Amino acid sequence: MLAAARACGADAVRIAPATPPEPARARLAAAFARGDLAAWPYDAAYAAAAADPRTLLDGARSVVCVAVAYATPGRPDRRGHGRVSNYAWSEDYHRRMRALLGELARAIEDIGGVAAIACDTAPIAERAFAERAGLGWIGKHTNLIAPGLGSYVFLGEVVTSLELAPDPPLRKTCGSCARCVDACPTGALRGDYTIDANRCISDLTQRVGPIPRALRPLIGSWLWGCDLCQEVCPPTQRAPRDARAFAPLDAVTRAPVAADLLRLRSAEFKRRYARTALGWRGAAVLRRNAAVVLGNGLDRADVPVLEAALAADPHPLVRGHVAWALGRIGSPRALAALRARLRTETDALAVDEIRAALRRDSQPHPVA
Ligand code: B12
Ligand code: SF4
Ligand code: SF4
Repeated sequence: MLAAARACGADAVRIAPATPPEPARARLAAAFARGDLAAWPYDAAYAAAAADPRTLLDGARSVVCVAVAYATPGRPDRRGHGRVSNYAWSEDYHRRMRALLGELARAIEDIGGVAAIACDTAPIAERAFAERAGLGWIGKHTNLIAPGLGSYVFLGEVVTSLELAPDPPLRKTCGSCARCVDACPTGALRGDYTIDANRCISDLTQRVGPIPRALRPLIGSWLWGCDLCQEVCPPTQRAPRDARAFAPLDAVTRAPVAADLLRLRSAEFKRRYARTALGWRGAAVLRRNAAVVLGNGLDRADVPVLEAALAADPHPLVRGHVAWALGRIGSPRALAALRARLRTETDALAVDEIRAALRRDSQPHPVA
């Protein structure tokens, strides 16, 4: 199985038994009960399903857990450019992982097994099974860290009816290290191997509704996802960053100019991003995120593009976040644009954002 998985392109592969791991179910259920993932449709029933591979395949006996490294070199943060997470700047990993897992499933079927594949979207607790199979350990940033590969690994599984010899868990922990906890700008990581995902920039930049105002300043220049807790993680820093299959599509995908994104409409968005893991939420969510990045950039040169978006963006969600950005910048022209729009804006959410921006609720330095 190991040889077959490696031939398909896996960087590491281990086997877990398909019996539901009770501690993992309990951990998942506790996280959902605490409301750690309030933006997700997860509950105790989902925890039970995700901890039981028979949800994916009747008669499941083993889970073949696969890790694929995706780290490629980053770029220093540049003024005016938004940051995109390493996992999202390449060709969509779901396609590559599905192809790899599909090949592995066919190899299993060739020897008489039945197989179902999973990566990201299926109801299975991928980190829990990978941890149980000894593919790595779950760090305080809650990502699985694979020895020699670090945490920049995608996980995938082939659930099978074959009875395969399971591998033991690693029994490794982070010890006294807490670098990721200290590096997280929003305080999402508690330090006890759990996360309040409601505060996680990765979650905030991928959700569809408004981003809570109090958290917007903490997002900094992240346009999509966030890598800060992994960037400081010693085993991840020591791992190679040469996953050529996941190289950035181009310089614009890796670090787009935030002001350009604010003008991005659906057709151009599809042309640029349909092939990436950044394409699934649509153009308006990316424009909303660009507005937050511009608000955090505090650059008066961005006021004209924000002013145009406040007047003409078709989405109230975007206009609302643009209003916030203008309020943050707070220049006379920015405030004049807000006052002008308040006279014609009809959407309640956008009106509320404009009023808050004019009250200067989000000013970085309160004006005396
Ligand atoms: C929802 C989701 C998110 C949410 C919530 C993240 C979270 N930490 O739960 C958000 C949007 C925030 C997110 C962000 C990211 N995600 Co995500 N996400 C998922 C998804 C779809 C479900 C995860 C889930 O159920 N979470 C609920 C929590 C409670 O469960 P859990 O983290 O999976 O695992 C817990 C249990 O397993 C339990 N546990 C069980 N047994 C044991 C044993 C021990 C010893 C310990 C300590 C714990 C433990 O503790 C774990 C940690 O809390 C999975 C795919 C999947 N189906 O699993 C991808 C997945 C977890 N995401 C992934 C990635 C790459 C990311 C990002 C790095 C992307 C980015 N750069 O922005 C960030 C990382 C942020 C972070 N610090 O976690 C990868 C992780 C790969 C890895 N090496 O771990 C996955 C597995 C997708 C994939 N197939 O590769 N994600
Ligand atoms: S991804 Fe960013 S916001 Fe989320 S836990 Fe890690 S450092 Fe914090
Ligand atoms: S930074 Fe340190 S504490 Fe955080 S996951 Fe990495 S090794 Fe663990």
